[in-house]
Amino acid sequence: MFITLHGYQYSVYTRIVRMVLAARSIAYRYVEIDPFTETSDHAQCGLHPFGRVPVIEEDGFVLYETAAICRYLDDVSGKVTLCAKTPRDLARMNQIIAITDNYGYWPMVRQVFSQGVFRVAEGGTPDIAEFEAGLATSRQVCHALEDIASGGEFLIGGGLSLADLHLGAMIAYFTAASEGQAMIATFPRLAAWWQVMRENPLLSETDPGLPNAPRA
Ligand SMILES: N[C@@H](CCC(=O)N[C@@H](CS)C(=O)NCC(=O)O)C(=O)O
Repeated sequence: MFITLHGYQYSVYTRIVRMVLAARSIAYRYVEIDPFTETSDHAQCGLHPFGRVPVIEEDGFVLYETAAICRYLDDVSGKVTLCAKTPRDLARMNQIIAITDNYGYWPMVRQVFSQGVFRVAEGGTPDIAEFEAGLATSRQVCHALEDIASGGEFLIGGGLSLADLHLGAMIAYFTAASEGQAMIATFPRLAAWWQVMRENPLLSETDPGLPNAPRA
């Protein structure tokens, strides 16, 4: 199997796929594409009808949507290791990934991180209203996750799963804002999980850093 990953260096979703590729020791070729400036080209070249990243390609098989990509990579790289084992744990794993995608990504990453950290690093002015709105919604998301997190070092009992990697990449960005870090600390189960997860080498090895502000 030889995989090509089309991604964007600062994309949280690309980072999730990179974490799974590293966790499963899968060699791959990486193609950088910035979906925020090249959306039409990206969509036109037929890889992603919605002009987003990541996308993987393997011998003509093209796959987009991060959760589907991660499940596929875990499935094709030998014995499945990153999926929960029992039907209930598997359901929880999928639930956490879906909560992360549908309710967490926008406020935590696109509002709190993008406005409060990324834009500042680029030398831009954050939109405070967006940032504050993101924080308020993120609290709701944390409440929901706190209710279902295991309270141990992994979100689902039984070991590291795709849920840890999916949410972990988002929380890494969210906690890059001091307000995000302070919020996570107020949720005991999430805080206990994050204290362990943030030290996971899969996170540090895929950390894209921040852009440098242009010199005045
Ligand atoms: N549901 C998609 C979301 C992918 C996504 O939103 N990727 C972002 C980068 S992290 C993107 O390409 N955004 C471009 C845009 O919003 O135009 C997935 O799971 O892969």
